[in-house]
Amino acid sequence: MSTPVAGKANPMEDIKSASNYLRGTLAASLHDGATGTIADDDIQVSKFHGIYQQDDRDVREDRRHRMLEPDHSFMVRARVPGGVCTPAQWLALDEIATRWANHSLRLTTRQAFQFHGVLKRDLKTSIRAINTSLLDTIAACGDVNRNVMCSPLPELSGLHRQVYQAAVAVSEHLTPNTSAYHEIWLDREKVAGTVDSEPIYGATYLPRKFKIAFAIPPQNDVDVLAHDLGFIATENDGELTGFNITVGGGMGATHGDPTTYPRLADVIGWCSPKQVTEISQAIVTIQRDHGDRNNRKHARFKYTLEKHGLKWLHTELEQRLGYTPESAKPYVFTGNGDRFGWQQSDNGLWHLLLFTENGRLADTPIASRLTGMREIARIHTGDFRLTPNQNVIIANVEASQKDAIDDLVKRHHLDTYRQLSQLRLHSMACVALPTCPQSMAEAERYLPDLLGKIEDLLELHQLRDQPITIRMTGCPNGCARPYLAEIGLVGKAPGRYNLHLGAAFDGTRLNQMVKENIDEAEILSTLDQIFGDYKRQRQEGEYFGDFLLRTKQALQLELTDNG
Ligand code: SRM
Ligand code: SF4
Repeated sequence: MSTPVAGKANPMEDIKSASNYLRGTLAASLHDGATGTIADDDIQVSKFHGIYQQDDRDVREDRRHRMLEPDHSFMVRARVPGGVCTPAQWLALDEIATRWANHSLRLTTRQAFQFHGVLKRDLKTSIRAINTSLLDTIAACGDVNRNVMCSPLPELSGLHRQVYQAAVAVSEHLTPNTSAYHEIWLDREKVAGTVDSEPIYGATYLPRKFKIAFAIPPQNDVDVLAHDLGFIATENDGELTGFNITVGGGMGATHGDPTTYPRLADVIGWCSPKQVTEISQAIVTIQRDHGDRNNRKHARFKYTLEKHGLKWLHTELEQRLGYTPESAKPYVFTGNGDRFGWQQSDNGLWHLLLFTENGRLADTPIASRLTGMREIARIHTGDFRLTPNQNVIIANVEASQKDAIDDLVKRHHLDTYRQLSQLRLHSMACVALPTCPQSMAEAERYLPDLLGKIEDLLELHQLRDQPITIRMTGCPNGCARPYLAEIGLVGKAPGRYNLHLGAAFDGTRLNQMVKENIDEAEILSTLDQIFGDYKRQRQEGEYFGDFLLRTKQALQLELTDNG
């Protein structure tokens, strides 16, 4: 296993090593009623339990002036492999959102749920409630394999079932083994004489987070090439035959640090459904043994692969598996967005995909969407699917229930997808302010307004019905996968963004930064000019990103640093 170099070790390695398989002093920290925070090392350890200590950045300065400590609370992330959950689970999560969090449910870009604003005293009750609903939060964050994604695609129900089973099997196989989670949150006694072990991860877990996705072509909604490890399903007559294997994708970067960058995964071969779990374990252990444990900014698998190369990876894989995966098979993707509205599957059931702007479900004066989804969950007999684009599918609806669901959808203004522009339907923003400690600019709270202004431009150029992907993040970490959008806006400072253009509509080509640190006026004037060119010069059926690449329009734009 790779070991931190003496004198260069990153402190997180020590914290993991000293945590005794993720216990740290978390139990004592939770017990301490004198403060709403937890001990510094426990902040790191608690991430593996699906929890982030945060503070409300909207009031941070004001409180500092008034000599008050920050307004602390916790973000809790519930893991939902493949994004599939039952109506009973939805109701349980809704209750946590309304009783202990900030009255909103946040659907994430990895098909999971987030709660914001949970106080320390309510953490245990919330996490127990999540577990009672048969979901959990372990490994939702931390240096382990995260929530495994899977194209929801209910309309191909037979194929989806097989791929989803593979995704769940990998998720279960790579879930940490430690009993710390059950002891701390569920008050389960450690069985006397037992010793914890992590056969896959070891005592210091992975050098960094690790992410896996399963795509079912022609949908690339999971952005499979953005993942450390990906599986692209191949099929014959609707029956799963196997998976193309992709490795070394990732989005995160740091402004001004060229040694960090988004990277698209390489396709390295093909495997049968039976081989998926052992291949996942092999790749995870290669990263465990060879990932960079000194520099966390350089510790993702994409950098391990860049350092050692694909030939090395194939040798490592063969040594661990005892065989070489077969050659990759052809596949075609058509888009990385969602397809809204009702669809029927081969088994006669119906599925309704609803737009959920930036994944936030809350009740507002305009629409009672959180209440609406709760009422739907009360009568729904199928399941829910969170999409990788922060939207939700009411899946497996009996024909007899369709009208009742439609009534609730209309009553609670959940049917906005009917009126919205294609741009908005293909938009995503990360959480950013006020909860995310890393954010440099707004995202979730700002993108809806900005989109209104961009929509005016599209109207002007008669492009409102043109699907264009647009994604915004408050910093370069890439949580809304902005580098895979035809238009990417990456936060640089309050009100200022880097503009990236030219990714492929199907998520198979990264965009490029064309303007740095620009404000809203410059974003709009730049897009205005390019939309005009696109309208006049595009070829039949040509997507916006492809047009920019063909005409090199994006690349001709001068890089300007207005900072
Ligand atoms: Fe993320 C850190 C939110 C998907 C790359 N991400 C964070 C934190 C926890 C901030 C922090 O470090 O304290 C954010 C919490 C904000 C808040 O207040 O809720 C956060 N990430 C999110 C979510 C909720 C965005 C969203 O709007 O949906 C997504 C939760 C996914 C989930 O359910 O597990 C989320 N994050 C992603 C993705 C997209 C993906 O995985 O498909 C990425 C890019 C893909 C990748 O990992 O390469 C992503 N998040 C990061 C990074 C950069 C990692 C890197 O390699 O450099 C960080 C920072 C870090 O890890 O140090 C980060
Ligand atoms: Fe926070 Fe940056 Fe992720 Fe947005 S991209 S949620 S600002 S870490």
